[in-house]
Amino acid sequence: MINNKVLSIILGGGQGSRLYPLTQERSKPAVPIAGKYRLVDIPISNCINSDIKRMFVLTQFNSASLNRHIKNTYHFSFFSSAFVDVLAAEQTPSNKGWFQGTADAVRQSMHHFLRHEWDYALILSGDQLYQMDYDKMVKAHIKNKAKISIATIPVTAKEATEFGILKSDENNVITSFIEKPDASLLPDWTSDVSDEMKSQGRNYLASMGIYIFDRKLLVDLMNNPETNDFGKEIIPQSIGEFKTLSYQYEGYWTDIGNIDSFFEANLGLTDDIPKFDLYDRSKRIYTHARMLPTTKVSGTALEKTVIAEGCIISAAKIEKSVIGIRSRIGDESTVINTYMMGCDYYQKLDEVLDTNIISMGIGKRCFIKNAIIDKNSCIGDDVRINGGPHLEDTDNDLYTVKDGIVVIKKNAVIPNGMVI
Ligand code: ADQ
Ligand code: ADP
Repeated sequence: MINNKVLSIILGGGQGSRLYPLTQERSKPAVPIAGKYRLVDIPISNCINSDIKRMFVLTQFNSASLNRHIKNTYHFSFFSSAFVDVLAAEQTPSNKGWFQGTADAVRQSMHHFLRHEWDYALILSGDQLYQMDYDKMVKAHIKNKAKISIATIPVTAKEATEFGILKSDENNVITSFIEKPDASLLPDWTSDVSDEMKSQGRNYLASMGIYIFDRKLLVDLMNNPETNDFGKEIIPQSIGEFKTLSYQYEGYWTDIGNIDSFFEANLGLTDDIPKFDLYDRSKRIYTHARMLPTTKVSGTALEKTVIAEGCIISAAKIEKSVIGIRSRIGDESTVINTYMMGCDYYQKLDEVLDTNIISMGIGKRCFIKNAIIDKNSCIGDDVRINGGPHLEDTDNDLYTVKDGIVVIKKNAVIPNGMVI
């Protein structure tokens, strides 16, 4: 079994400032997506589906919700060697600070990895939405006797400036690499891609930030304390030095590193045929099994909406929205283009019925559009939230506006009648 030789290292996130305020109280891997999952479930599930069952999640700070989620979700058999371990940046006598970058995160955790037997390290990003069989990539790496493999995907010129861009020869060996090139440099960086990719204007080959390293090489590279980042230093310095293979992937893959792309990725699940397929048994996405009751809906016109378990909904209309676990939405409310994450627990019925208390969820006669509503927030009656490009970026105790998207903060209480 090849995959017994693979150890997976999931880069769970730096400060997570691009996903603020969702990362205000939790580490990035713990951010809830698609109504019932967490970001970290994506790479973990891809590993499980690829039969890679030993995983470390590296995170900049330890959050209770991440540890609870991992502990409650990933139970492996007593007889299995499988595990998912969270490693948070820690102060040691030789290191006073946080991880200085992706390679520094791996370097500082190396002593944990070296306790295990493995020949190949599979290094993954924690903030991408995709379903990929890493097994094929591992096999290509071994067959081609590569020292490093990088998963790559064709992208457009507009996207190319945000990624590592590379060129490879006829054997898929990478010959040059540039991290996040300036637009003026792009004409020199086109690749020979398939006709289908060409027809979509995807002429540049981007690194997906998914790497395989041979064990010995990774150990050697990590001994150089000067390098802190894979994309900026390790990868560009390795091209031409060590055989580095491009493993091209053409399925759905999206980076969800900022509020805008996070919002789009979630709402994309409401498409008739979503690009990210949660309904394929062979590519199952795992998460905490919660044993919630069924969702109850009454008098609501639903259009292109996905609703997780345990919700109680009597809104007038919900359109193009993702409604997370245990959400309550009151009478005559309208919710459009919104990702509501749901709640961690149910309030007691007497609290819900008490008209002096603003309950968790959305109250009566609200209008909510272009918003992300973080967990456990309480939105009163007659609230109007109308996100869009007309709103300026702002941040206060209750909400943030970023690129026209209103993000209601976790546990926020939005008073009756408030207008945003
Ligand atoms: P970026 O995504 O910009 O580019 P980076 O910010 O280094 O690179 O993040 C890579 C992954 O590591 C992300 O999941 C991030 O959350 C995580 N991460 C960042 N800093 C970390 C830290 N200190 N500790 C733990 N995890 C951390 C990279 C490559 C590009 C490539 C894109 C593809 O550098 O070449 O094109 O990924 O998305
Ligand atoms: P899930 O996987 O269902 O999202 P989490 O692991 O995030 O659940 O747990 C939800 C958290 O909310 C749990 O720690 C649970 O103990 C907590 N919780 C449950 N009931 C309450 C309550 N009444 N007040 C505050 N927290 C609660």
